[in-house]
Parts: sequence; C-alpha cells; structure tokens
Amino acid sequence: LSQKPSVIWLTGLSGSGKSTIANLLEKKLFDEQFKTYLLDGDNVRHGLCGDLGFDDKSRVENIRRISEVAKLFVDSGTIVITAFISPFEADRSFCRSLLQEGEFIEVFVDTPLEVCEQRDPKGLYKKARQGDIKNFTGIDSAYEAPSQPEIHLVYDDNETAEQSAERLFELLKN
Ligand code: GGZ
Repeated sequence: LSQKPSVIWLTGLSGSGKSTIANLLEKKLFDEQFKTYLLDGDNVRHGLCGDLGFDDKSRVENIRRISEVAKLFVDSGTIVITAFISPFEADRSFCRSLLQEGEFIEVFVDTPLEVCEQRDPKGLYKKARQGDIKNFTGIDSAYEAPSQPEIHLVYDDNETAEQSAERLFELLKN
C-alpha cells in the first residue's frame, strides 16, 4: 500500500462485516500514519443522504453522492474507506470512473447470505422475511456481486473480523 490517495471500496450484503472490517482497517492505516477517512452509513445516511431510502433510485443516488464525496477526499490526499452495500455494479463503476487508474480498489466482502441472515445483528433480515421491511438486499432487492473486484475477501468460518482486516491490510500492501 503506497501513500497514494485512493478509495478502498467495500461492498457486500448487510451483516457481511463491511463496517467492522472497515473500522479495523482504518485503525491499522492510522497506526502506520496514513491519512484516512471512513465513510459509512453512520456518518452518511443520517446527514448527506438523510433524505434517501432503500428503493433502487435512492440507492443509486446514495452511491452517487458518496462517490463524489470520496473523490473530493482523494483530491485532498486522503485514503478513503467506504462501507456501503452498494448493490449495483454500475454505481460502483461510476465511482471508479471518477478516479484515476489504480485509485479505486473494490473489495468484495463475500459473506454468504445464509451467514449474514444467521448473524442478523439488528434483526433486519427477520423483519424483511416477515414483510415488515420492503426492498431488503438479498431478500427482495438485488445484490450484484462484483465480477472483477481488486480484492475478493472470501468468507472463512474460522476467521475473526480482526483476522479478515489483517488479511485485507496485507493484500492492500502488496
Ligand atoms: C438493505 C437496509 C435496508 C434495506 C435498512 N436494505 O446492516 P446495516 O443495516 O447496518 O446496514 C444496512 C444499511 C444499508 O445502507 P447502505 O447505505 O449501505 O445501502 S446502499 O448501499 O444499498 O444504498 C442495514 C440498513 O442500512 N438497511 N433498510 N431495505 N439495508
């Protein structure tokens, strides 16, 4: 991993571990004195994208705004980490298109739906199955898996989030 400002774009289902891994990765980068900024639902969906829901159109707009913001951070010399489901390939490609060659690193947090649904930390899958939440990714809303991610983090039952983050950190360095 060079000092080169870039976007490390994590994509995957709800409950796949994106946010946890992103936070651990940011800490590792910070410890090695990289200038970083983490964009995730906590700091984006309440403010900048507080007017958006989860229908397809809203998700497209969510990722468009996040992409533009990520580009601004890259312009400022920052390594940006994003942790959004970002279910549509075209929207992830849009972010890639805003950046120079090599500045967009797509990381597919490839945790199977069954595992995410088993974890269900916020009980959202249960609600989606009961029909209490509509347009839930993986249930009644699409997730387009990346076809050629720079990094494919394949789920490993025996691995902790810390180990996954370490694995990602090492892959980024190479
Ligand atoms: C998917 C939803 C939905 C629906 C609320 N579908 O596990 P979480 O809770 O913390 O992460 C999910 C988050 C997804 O927001 P993103 O901005 O990442 O989505 S996207 O990139 O598709 O725009 C989940 C919660 O919001 N959530 N309703 N219907 N996730």
